[in-house]
Amino acid sequence: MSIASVDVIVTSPGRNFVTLKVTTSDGVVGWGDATLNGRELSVASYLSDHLASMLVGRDEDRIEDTWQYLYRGAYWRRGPVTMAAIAAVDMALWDIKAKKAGMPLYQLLGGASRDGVRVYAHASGTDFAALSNAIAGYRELGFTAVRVQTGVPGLGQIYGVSAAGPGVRYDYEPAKRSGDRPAEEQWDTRQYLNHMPGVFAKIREEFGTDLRLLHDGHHRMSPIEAARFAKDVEPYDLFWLEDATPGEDQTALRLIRQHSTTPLAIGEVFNTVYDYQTLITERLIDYVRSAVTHTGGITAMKKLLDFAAIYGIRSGIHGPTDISPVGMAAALHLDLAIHNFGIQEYMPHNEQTLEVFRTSFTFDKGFLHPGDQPGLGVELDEDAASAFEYTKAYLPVNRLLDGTVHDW
Ligand code: CS2
Ligand code: MG
Repeated sequence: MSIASVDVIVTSPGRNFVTLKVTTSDGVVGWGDATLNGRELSVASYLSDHLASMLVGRDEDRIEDTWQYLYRGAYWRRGPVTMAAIAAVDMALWDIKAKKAGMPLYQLLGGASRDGVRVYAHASGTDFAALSNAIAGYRELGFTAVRVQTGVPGLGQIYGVSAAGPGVRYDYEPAKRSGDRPAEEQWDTRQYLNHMPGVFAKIREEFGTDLRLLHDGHHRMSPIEAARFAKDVEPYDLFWLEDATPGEDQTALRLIRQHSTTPLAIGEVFNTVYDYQTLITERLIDYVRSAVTHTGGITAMKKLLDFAAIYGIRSGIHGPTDISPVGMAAALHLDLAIHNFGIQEYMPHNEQTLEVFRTSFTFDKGFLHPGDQPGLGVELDEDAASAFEYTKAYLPVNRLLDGTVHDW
């Protein structure tokens, strides 16, 4: 048996996705997610122009050897484009191996360690009324955990806040189809720092202490600002404060740890275990945020999460709508199998996306299950995919009030 063909499918059912299709000489098909929001075509080219030809003819069962061949063989190491391309190949090969074994992928990862995967939804609102409405709606749907993001008085559209108006499911898509230039947003950390603790106080007052609350700082605070924020929100018992400060400055987290016991989550913009080395060995974080799609696939994520487990650190795999249903399924199989599971992000994809990607994972009372189909349990409908042309879309650029470019 060998890899007979490797195809890259770019489709845009409401937002852009890049998917790898690997087919064996016996006709077994494996799927891999290669979506990198705002830089999709770079990964598509890395796969079709460089990897596809070197994969044809290889033994599809040699997953570890293929991973090492693509990682070390490229000479140039790490980076979001390379690791997303390797991730897609890795996911497809695991999908094939599990299909050939006739079992869902989690069975090859050690079997289920839990009955279901606790997930959190994205509740947001331009003001407290809209935010409260969203939280109530997700709680109605059975979610036991919500990420809360809200507008800051005096600022316009900011990260993480849907302008879709009251309702439960905000189709919040940060990448804007704004031609060749990213949209620009305005930011002021001081107004944010002064506003947010009161929002958490009101949420706790309205919804009690049981609901797990998460919040995403989205890289926008300096280390000392993040230390202050983490200390100020301690009374509201956050499940985690995410991306409190740019995580590539790993030792900056020491400062936050000195001031607060608010749990910290970092890593959605990371792409190898080396990005975490200090954060994990010094226990500067509590949750690993990487996506399977951006961190070299299932092979690499399993190693990363096993390394984190040694230090008492748990998973919090990234699962926004710019991770495709294939990447989401890969996360769910890992979530079900590993011991040090924390929580899984779940932004439901829109109807158009679910026409293209036929999924088998199920949601029940705040928990997801990957399903027991052989493989990952997601199939891409190529005819449906061909109806949605790629459309350039970029994540916003953030500027401080004086015009200085800032983290978005
Ligand atoms: C966010 C992401 O889900 C999250 O935690 O940080 O939605 C992020 O903004 C997007 O993945 C960027 O494409
Ligand atoms: Mg985030």
